[in-house]
Amino acid sequence: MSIDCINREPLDEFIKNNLKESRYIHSLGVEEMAVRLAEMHGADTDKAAFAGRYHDLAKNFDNETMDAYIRKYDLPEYLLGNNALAHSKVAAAILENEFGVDDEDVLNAVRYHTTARKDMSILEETIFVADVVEDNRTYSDLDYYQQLAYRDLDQACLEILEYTIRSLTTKGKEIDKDTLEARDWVLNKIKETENGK
Ligand code: DGI
Ligand code: FE
Ligand code: FE
Repeated sequence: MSIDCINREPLDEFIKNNLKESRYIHSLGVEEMAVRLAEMHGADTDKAAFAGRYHDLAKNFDNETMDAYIRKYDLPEYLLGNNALAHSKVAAAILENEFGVDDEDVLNAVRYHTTARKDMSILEETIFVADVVEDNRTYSDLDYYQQLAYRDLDQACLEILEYTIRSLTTKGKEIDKDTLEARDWVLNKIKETENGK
């Protein structure tokens, strides 16, 4: 079933009821940026809008609720108690099982929006980057990352991944295998594109 056929009303209710105000505004910002990037880089704009709006629908769950969903949908144990990594996997499971989304590309864009992964589709890269560069973000280099994202989606992915890896390393946090594989993959993709020029 195409995402055009999904009834968006209960989904919009869901995010209004489950997200803090600022997170709700962020979600609409990611939707807008995802459409902009999709137009520039050739992803499906309807899928980008959909994945952008709902990517963080599980972000504000308390630990108990998140863990219950992880168990309900048989997601891996390492996600228990780890909101940062769990919210994207749980959001994809909820979209699939409770709202009838069966578009694998949309589901993967939501599922991997935090860590990224190797072999990402253009839609997955679009959502991964839009999440970081949407207009409501407030960090000082926002303008640099937005211009980079408009110009070169792969390079934006690479620089965001390198920043994430550096920042998690500084904080002594474990880096997800998908994040490291995504960095190696996109670096290699950029090199191959350059060699092909
Ligand atoms: O949900 P958002 O705040 O919009 O953004 P996000 O889904 O990218 O989540 C960002 C958080 O995820 C941030 O606290 C860093 C964390 N994160 C990203 N990659 C990894 C990670 N945490 C761990 N432990 N390992 C990762 O590879
Ligand atoms: Fe997120
Ligand atoms: Fe987000």
